[in-house]
Amino acid sequence: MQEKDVTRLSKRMSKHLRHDPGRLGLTLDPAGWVDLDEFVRALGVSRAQVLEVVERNDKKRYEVVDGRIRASQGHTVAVELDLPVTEPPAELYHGTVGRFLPDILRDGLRPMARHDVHLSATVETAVRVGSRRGKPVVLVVDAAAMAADGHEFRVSANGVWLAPAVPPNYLRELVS
Ligand code: HQG
Repeated sequence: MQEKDVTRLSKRMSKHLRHDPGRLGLTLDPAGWVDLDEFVRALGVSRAQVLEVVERNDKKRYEVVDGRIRASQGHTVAVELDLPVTEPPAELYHGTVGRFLPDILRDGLRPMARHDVHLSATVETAVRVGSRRGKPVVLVVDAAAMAADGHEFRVSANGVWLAPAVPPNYLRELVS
């Protein structure tokens, strides 16, 4: 497949695996999995095409295990991904934009429509995440202090760190 077709199919897959499975008549199990053959049929594409997207996807957004597929993170539908609580690195990063900063610094990071706040392991990734919305601003999360204070972190199969929320006292703006 051409790159642009991989991206296009990936966007359709994300939409149904994260946000709107019902639109295609699909039901995700409690951990977000759906039978791969059923998914392929519902999308009206070939199994090989779906597997090519799983393989080539730039952020490894999908997992295929035992004939089932799910998105590794990013859901807005209710799922329990069953990821173990994991000790985070000392610092994690969150990419956002300046217009959200006053609210974030007052209320902390909130998951908004998703299940968890998404945190990046590197500044570079956080810059990319923030850039989706405009001029990126990177926040440094004092993950070591949060963990020491009993906050739980999980990491998705594709390396995205997840937390239910980040209170403002663990945040500072990265000044470059
Ligand atoms: C902001 C993409 C106001 C937050 C990315 C973000 C990521 C607040 C937006 C993944 C706030 C939510 C997730 C508060 C947070 N007040 N705004 N208290 N707390 N926000 O899309 O992190 O390509 O749900 O800064 O690469 O941008 O889809 O989260 O700007 O990994 O795989 O509210 O989605 O991955 O936006 O992105 P999102 P996100 P995929």
